[in-house]
Amino acid sequence: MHSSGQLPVQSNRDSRPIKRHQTARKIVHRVRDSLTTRVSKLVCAIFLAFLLVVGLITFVLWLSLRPHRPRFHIHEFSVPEATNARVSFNVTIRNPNLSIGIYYDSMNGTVYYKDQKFAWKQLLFPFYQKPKNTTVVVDELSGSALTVNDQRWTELKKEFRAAGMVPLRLEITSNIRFKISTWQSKRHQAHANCDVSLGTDGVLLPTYIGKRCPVYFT
Ligand SMILES: *[C@@H]1O[C@H](CO)[C@@H](O)[C@H](O)[C@H]1NC(C)=O
Ligand SMILES: *[C@@H]1O[C@H](CO)[C@@H](O)[C@H](O)[C@H]1NC(C)=O
Ligand SMILES: *[C@@H]1O[C@H](CO)[C@@H](O)[C@H](O)[C@H]1NC(C)=O
Ligand SMILES: CC(=O)N[C@H]1CO[C@H](CO)[C@@H](O)[C@@H]1O
Repeated sequence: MHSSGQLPVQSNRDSRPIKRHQTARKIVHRVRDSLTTRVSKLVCAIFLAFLLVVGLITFVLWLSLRPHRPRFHIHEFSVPEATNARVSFNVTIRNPNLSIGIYYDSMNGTVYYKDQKFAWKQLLFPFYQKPKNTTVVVDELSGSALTVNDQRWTELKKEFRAAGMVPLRLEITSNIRFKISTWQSKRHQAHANCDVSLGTDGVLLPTYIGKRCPVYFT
């Protein structure tokens, strides 16, 4: 038992220094390896975190800097029973942005009945709208703004009042530029479409008052 047990111990003893040496080297190697992987992992993590932070900042900047389109609301629209043919309306335009101004270089108002254009006019002069400002556009289309003759107008006026829910549409087209500090965007054409219906009195039905007009760009 003793001798048989001693032999392996002795042989163990002989190889121990080498083994120890090897193990120590291995350990050093492993430590070095794990150190380099750790360092590279750390560098990777730092880099990823940096990317994430940059991405977040960009996203937040984009969220807060991207221009919001102006908001159009219709408040009044009427075809009065008067001797002279006319259509009058009141639309408000709001610039919802905190620090973006809007230049309106030109603006046209067109009225459609069953998608047929019957009145058209250039609105306002070019103007600049400050951030968070609301511009009221009150105007009327009469005389040369109406593209129908007197006879047709008389018919139309009757039709507008007869059924109640007559499909009329006021389209306001504007060429706009956004202004952020000293930078100006290129020109965009914004189309706001206000659907309206008149009552028998020729005035905008209450359900349409204050309604938002969808806007699209071309
Ligand atoms: C146009 O409508 C707005 C919003 O309701 C109102 O404040 C303004 O007084 C109206 N303007 C005219 C001239 O009716
Ligand atoms: C919008 O701007 C005009 C002209 O700069 C100013 O007179 C008006 O008070 C402003 N309106 C609002 C609601 O800030
Ligand atoms: C308004 O109409 C005039 C004349 O047809 C045109 O020159 C101008 O480009 C139009 N503006 C918009 C914004 O549609
Ligand atoms: C730059 C700027 O003013 N952006 C604003 C545009 O409008 C929206 C809505 O009011 C704001 O959230 C933005 O900060």
